[in-house]
Amino acid sequence: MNNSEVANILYEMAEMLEFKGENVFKIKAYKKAAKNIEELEEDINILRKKDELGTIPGVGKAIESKIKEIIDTGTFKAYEEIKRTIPQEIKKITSVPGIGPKTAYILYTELGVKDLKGLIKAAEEHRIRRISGMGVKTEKNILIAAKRQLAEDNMERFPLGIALPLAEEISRQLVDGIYIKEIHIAGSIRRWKDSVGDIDLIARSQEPHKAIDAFINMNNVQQVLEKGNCKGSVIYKGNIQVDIRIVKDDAFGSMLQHFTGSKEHNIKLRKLALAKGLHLSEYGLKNSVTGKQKPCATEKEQYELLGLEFIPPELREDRGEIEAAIEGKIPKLIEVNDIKGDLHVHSKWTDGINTIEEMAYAARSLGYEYIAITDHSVSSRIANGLSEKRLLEHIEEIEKINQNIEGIRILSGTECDILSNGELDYRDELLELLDIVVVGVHGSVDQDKTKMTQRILNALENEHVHILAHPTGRKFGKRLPFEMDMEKIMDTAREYGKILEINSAPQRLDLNDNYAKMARERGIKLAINTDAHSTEQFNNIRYGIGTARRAWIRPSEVINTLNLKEICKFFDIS
Ligand code: DGT
Ligand code: CA
Ligand code: CA
Repeated sequence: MNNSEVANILYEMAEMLEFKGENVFKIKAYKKAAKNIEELEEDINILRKKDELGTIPGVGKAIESKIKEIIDTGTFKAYEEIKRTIPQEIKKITSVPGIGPKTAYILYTELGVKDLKGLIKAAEEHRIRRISGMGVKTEKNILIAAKRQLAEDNMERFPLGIALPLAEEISRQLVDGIYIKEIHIAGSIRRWKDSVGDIDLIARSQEPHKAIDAFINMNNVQQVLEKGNCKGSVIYKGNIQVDIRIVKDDAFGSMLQHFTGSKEHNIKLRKLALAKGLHLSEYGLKNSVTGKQKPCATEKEQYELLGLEFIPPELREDRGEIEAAIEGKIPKLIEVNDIKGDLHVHSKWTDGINTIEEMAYAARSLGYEYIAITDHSVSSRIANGLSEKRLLEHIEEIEKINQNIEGIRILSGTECDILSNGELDYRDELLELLDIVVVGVHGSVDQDKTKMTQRILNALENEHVHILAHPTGRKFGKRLPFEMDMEKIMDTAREYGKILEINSAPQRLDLNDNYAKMARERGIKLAINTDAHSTEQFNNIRYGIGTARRAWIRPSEVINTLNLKEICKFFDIS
């Protein structure tokens, strides 16, 4: 049990006591203990071992013994007992903001409301206003909040590749230079998380009412969930929720920082502020003694006031970034501009839609110095994989184009299937003719862990192989990652000097941030490729870069930041 798990059980206990209308002091005691445990610096298990649980503020003898019970058994007796007497359905209602346990209990006992749909129905039928102490206004607020909660519960998470373009489309629609001067995307999208719950926007405006009106009246809004004075919330086409906060110039940085999150990052930051006698909120930093509020116009300013170096959004996950920022040791992360070429690109020869030349020109216009055309191998039938004969023609064609094109070098490559037994789809003699050999698993994806791991290891041990493409094979909404022993695969990749890919295709993002970090920490080199099947898809590189930045990756750790001369030397290409 970690600190927050222990705290959660105590919070739940307090909540259940509230349902029952128990003694308020008892309830407060549980909440206070829970809060202090949540904000504790030390691991509660260590305090337990040192017999120092009593030193936690708000933990008296009674609660101390309960905490011990929780650490030992994962729960405690009084908690289990009271849990049995409360219908668990009511809890769903308390997830609605504004409905506390006491209200939920009344709604349950008086109206038989036991879930969100029942609650919405009761409000729509005006039954809530008849309960003493509730009134029309409360009923209205409950209806709004309940609808919003229901929408949230029904919402799945969205791939970043869906959410980000929508967020950009909305921002373009809304910025008019008059009422809304600027919009920033915040939340998990700004942190480049691979899947996101919703779209969070921060708009800079001196006229919040007008800005909110524009927001709820924009195109493609399916439902308005909330219209406040300086915040709003809608369901946009595609069933994605969009939250907006409107802020005036002076506190823009504070607001943006707060709603960029993550929650974990913000909690740690708030603790740090407290230690400096400051209270941190979305409105800025407040001096706890003088009560004076200091809004920050930029995030940088706010971090500086906390004694921290600026922290890039991608790092804000409480994975050591605050500690690094205190010491001024935030690394210089890789950027899109560091990329000098793409080592995984398709053409019309297999399943791409553009010719080799078109792909090369598009890459050149992005400032790339090289691309590797890595069309599919013979077994990829659906992808029109190249037979041996066609592969040889492919190599020849690339040679010819290279003689006639300036400003970019086309490397001849393959994306060679790793067959189900681990053999490669082309003979070694053919692989040897290519500049770049990318390998990947495409068929027989349901193998068990032992087989799949061995299959990939076999491929990595081949001396002609350079890069393992999309190592886990996951595709959002389509395919889970393969069963595979990633530790073993990474050990072998390092031993044989093989490169692992961060595939930037938004439906893949593979390696993901965690695995990319794992590779980085083991000193394995990475390639950030787009796997482009059309000229437009080169633009997907930003997703791969976002993922790499979340993995704390520096330019020197990525092979395709090398310039043409360096990369030819690295791969021994003449
Ligand atoms: P998502 O939408 O699930 O992909 O993740 P986020 O990180 O975008 O979360 P969201 O949309 O619920 O809230 C946006 C940011 O607002 C979040 O990253 C941090 C801040 N925030 C929201 N709720 C809390 C909270 O309870 N405490 C703190 N400290 N910050 C919060
Ligand atoms: Ca969000
Ligand atoms: Ca949100």
